[in-house]
Amino acid sequence: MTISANAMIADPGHLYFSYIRPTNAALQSLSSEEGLLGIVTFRTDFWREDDGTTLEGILQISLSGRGDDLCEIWQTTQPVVAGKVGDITYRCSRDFLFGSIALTAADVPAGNHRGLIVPPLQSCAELAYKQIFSLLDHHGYPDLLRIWNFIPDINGVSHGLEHYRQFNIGRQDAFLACGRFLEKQNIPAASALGSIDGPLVVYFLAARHKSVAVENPRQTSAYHYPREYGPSSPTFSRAGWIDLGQQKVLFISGTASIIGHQTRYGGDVAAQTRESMANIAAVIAETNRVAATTSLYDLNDLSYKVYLRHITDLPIVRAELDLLVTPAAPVFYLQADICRQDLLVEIEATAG
Ligand code: 3EB
Repeated sequence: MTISANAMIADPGHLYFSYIRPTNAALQSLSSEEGLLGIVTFRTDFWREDDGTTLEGILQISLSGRGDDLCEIWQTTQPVVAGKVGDITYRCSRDFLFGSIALTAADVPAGNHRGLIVPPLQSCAELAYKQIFSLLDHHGYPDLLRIWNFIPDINGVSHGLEHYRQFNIGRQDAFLACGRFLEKQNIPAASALGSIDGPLVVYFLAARHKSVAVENPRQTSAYHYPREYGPSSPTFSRAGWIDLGQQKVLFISGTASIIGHQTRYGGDVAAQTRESMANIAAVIAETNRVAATTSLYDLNDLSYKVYLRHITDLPIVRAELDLLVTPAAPVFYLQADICRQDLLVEIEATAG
């Protein structure tokens, strides 16, 4: 008897994430666990074994190192194998694939379009996303659940255009070229932050089974932002939700103080925090509405990652979150630049 695809869908693996202190002992024991999909650290000092070698499977993001000394862990209940294709390093189980890619100007050909130089970062974004879509299509993980983008000097300008806007052109071109833009359900939940330096780094989680994209009624869909925010709109959804049978996982994108398409409360980090949380609450309400399940989410069910432009704002932001979320909810603070100059905070959230 053959196992049908439907039988597999009836019993998908589960997905777990945690934020832990990256001690050698903790990482060593994790790396030997069967279901490890990925470890992400956010410091410039690489974790190394005592003999000086790096532990395989750890992705290093170059942030300032200010903020919580935690790393992000993704695990599944299924056996995992590791692989590498093109510039992507990945680990995958039957139902999930976690991967990352890092590209610099040296990895892309000098391009030009109608006589104009294509900024290398734009080419990096396009190449990174094209490689990701090709991997997912060929290996049978069609659903890009969640993606994190770390853009070097995100607010810097070169070739007459801000780096985040260059990135958005390349990203959208890849979605268009790979036929992933027509169906809005194909657009993943995402975060986009600035790294200090180094390559464009993108890491992602994909699944064999379909997730459901969710938008926020208080916000213009990012893929419909008008041209005042750049030649190409950002390609991400406000949230994605996947039903794994016993488990339902909700990924809320990086969320900021934006109503419609406009920034609110420029310069006021406390008000921006409250507005970001109001947006997250609205995304949760929308998820509960479209999912129409009995297991409804609320703000206290989530784990949070908070990116602060100025780490000195941490006590102010923490005080606001303490008023809105149970102290039992994990909150992980990092310093990173945000994609709009006037944004001081971006908050992402996950429930598993
Ligand atoms: C926003 O709502 C804030 O470009 O992938 C948040 C999450 C933001 C993801 C992205 C950007 C992105 O526009 C910024």
